[in-house]
Amino acid sequence: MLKKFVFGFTAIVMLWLMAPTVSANEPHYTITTDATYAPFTFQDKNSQYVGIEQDMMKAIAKREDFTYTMKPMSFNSAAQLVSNGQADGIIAGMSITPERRQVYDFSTPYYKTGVAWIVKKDSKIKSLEDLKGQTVALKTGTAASEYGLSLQAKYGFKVKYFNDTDTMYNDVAVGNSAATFEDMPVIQYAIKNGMKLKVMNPNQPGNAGSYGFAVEKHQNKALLTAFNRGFAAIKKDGTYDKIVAKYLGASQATFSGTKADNETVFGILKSNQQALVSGLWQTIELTVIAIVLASIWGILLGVMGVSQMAWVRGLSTTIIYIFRGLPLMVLAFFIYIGLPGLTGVKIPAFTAGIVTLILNEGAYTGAFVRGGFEAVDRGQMEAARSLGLPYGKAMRRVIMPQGLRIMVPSFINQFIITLKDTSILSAIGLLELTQTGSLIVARNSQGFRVWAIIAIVYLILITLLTWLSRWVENKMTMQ
Ligand code: ASN
Repeated sequence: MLKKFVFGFTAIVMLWLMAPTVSANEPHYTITTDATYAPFTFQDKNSQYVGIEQDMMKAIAKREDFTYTMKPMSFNSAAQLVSNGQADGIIAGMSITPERRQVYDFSTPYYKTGVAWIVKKDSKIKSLEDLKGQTVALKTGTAASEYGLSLQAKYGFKVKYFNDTDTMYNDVAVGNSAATFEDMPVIQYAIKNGMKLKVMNPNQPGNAGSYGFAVEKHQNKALLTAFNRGFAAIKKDGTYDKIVAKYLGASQATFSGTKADNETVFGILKSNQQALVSGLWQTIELTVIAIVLASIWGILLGVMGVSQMAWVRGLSTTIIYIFRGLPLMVLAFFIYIGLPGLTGVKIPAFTAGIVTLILNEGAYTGAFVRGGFEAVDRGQMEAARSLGLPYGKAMRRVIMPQGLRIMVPSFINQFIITLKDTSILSAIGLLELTQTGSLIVARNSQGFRVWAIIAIVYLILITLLTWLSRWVENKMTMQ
């Protein structure tokens, strides 16, 4: 019965993971974006991706008859996905620079930018000289961070890196870092929306330039042409100006909701209900699938680890060694960004996330399963064999039931770790609970309240998971 269930479940999950997500006649593209880059791309209070770029893209796709899946993530991952062919294009407040032109083909520029240097609103810092010995926050892989770095030797500051603009701003706002570098239109929008920072060079942006939509160099010519044609049209008929006015005109403050929506826990819960529920659901899905599949894989590794054949034991030890040794985030990046660059096969983020969890959690499970089997008294195996049971049967009938019982607490522990580890997958753009939290903070700057809500939701989930596991444990030991 259990076997059938496990097989059935595995088959369904495999089919689901492999199922193609789109089927349409019009060209369909995957486009990446920086999820926390207001006013260009951000989530509104209904969890929709909005902003100048998102509205532009919608208008252009409609005119040019193509469809697309928008993948919001950190700028650094978004850019890498395009440069290695995992995604078709990127629209993410991406400055057109000579270095990037080596790797990407850019569209017509669509917005003017330049780099601002920024300190806390009431900071005593007056000039770049004052940054000597201080820490400056930068965002990984951005043109603004390159600009900041180019000043480092001259002004003698230390740097630290963040993956998203909002966390970087907050680090300065709470006084951990003394300053940061970010694009002028982005910081000006944040300040207008209440971020307690100030720009030190409002009239002299560094490295003035423009944003462009980009595709991998020499690839996706049709998409780039369609973008340029569509952009020229929306510029000409006034749509572009309307979009810019929508976000930068007088009514823009409404995008982050009212004061009441943001300043009480209840208000935050209410105005972000939809985003929180879908983030929670994604976390639950990842956890349940990963727990089942990693347990199966781990038990297999454990059984291999006590095999009579030395090479099978060796194989199990090696797999456990590799996947237990790799940090989860490195493994996720390797599977999601690294492998497709090599094989040319795109992997959906969800699948990459599940595979990462199976390999990592499965390795830990394999190690304790092997240990559990080894812990069963040797005499048990000898007794079973002397009664005439072959090795396989003795293993299944005598050793496994006893061993698995010893392992129950380790399984429960591993389930909880798996649940917590799903949060690391936010790095590859999965919209689970943690990433949902980042996006909400990016919109309302209520770090304390939002992270408290997210932490409590995790604790509730962990409590439920522990109860469920204990209940199963009781059922098992009563048998
Ligand atoms: N403005 C950044 C750059 O051009 C991109 C970003 O942070 N979204 O590097």
